[in-house]
Amino acid sequence: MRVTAASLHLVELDLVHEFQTSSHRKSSLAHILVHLVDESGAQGWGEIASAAAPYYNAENVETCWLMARDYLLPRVLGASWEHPQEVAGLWRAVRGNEFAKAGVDVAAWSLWSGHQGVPLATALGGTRGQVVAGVSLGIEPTIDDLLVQVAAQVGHGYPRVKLKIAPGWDVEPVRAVRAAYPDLDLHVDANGVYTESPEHLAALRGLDGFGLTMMEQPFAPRDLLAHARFQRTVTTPVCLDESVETLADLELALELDAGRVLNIKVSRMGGLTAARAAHDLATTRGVPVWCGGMHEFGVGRAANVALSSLPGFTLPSDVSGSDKYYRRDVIVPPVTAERGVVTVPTGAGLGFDVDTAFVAEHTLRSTTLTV
Ligand code: OSB
Ligand code: MG
Repeated sequence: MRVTAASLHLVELDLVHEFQTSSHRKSSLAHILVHLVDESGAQGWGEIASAAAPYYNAENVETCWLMARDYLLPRVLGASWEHPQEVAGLWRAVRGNEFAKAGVDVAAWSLWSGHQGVPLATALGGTRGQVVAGVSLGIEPTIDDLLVQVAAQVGHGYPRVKLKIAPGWDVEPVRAVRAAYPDLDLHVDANGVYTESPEHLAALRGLDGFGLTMMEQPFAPRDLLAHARFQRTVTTPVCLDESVETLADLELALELDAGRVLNIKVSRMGGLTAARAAHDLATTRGVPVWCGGMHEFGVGRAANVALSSLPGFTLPSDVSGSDKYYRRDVIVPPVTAERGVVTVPTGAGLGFDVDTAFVAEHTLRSTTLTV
């Protein structure tokens, strides 16, 4: 294939419910939709799901815009390739910037699978027709507010709930949710905000008795040794998220036993080619994986659903229905979850249509590059 036109659209949508993590609070998100057109007129879509500010990783929406416009798309435009797994090779010289790369990589996979007439999930080697979704709940003003949120999501049938934690919001909220739901598949995510101080370690160890499925990313992204030291002292599996941006990160983490579960994010790994390779490596090493999310709009969500259909994704993924996040999504139909189960689409490519009129209404700015 040969891409001859590429556009970026910065699109803003309001969240249904404000979301607070250990670092910040947000009520709306602006993601960049990537649109590729090849010389035959075939089209593909991807999504750069970077946060507005550099708190999850080093990127933000403006660095992604600049990287995609000035370094990634110029390398893709006019280049000939047979298969989307070659596309990441076009920007091999560009370091880091995984979120920006991921949006362009997904657009190439979507373009190719659509052109071939096969579902994206099949193109990736997916084997499941349905994937199980969990929900991720932010830090709430009070424990009662949190219990209301958990009740709503459990009421919708989601079988797994993850709670964001931070120092001062850890043992007590977990105790309250566990008391109300003794058998719920429950886990916590700290987004790397704990240290190995005695107070922080005591709080984290205090979570070990609640039968959590995992504790996600307690320590800073680069601090694999802290994760390895901590894993030796608790029975709850540690799950890595921010720590794993490359396959080399994953190999090192496995070597150190720094985590026994892996959250694979398409955005964090730089796209579907890398995310699939991480799945293959983790699965070979007996490490269960699940697909994490970044509150994606429908385009990124569709890629997450497709990835989650790979055989190693044995734990519930953060691929809840579009309605958990947005009143209306950028794709038709939206992603839906029935009692926590999302059906993998069987149509070609992403398997959803992008609602370009709705996208245009919510676009803050666009740019188009051609060969
Ligand atoms: O750590 O998984 C995370 C959202 C923004 C930044 C980081 C994370 C998250 C989530 C959202 O947990 C998961 C979802 O998309 O449902
Ligand atoms: Mg996480």
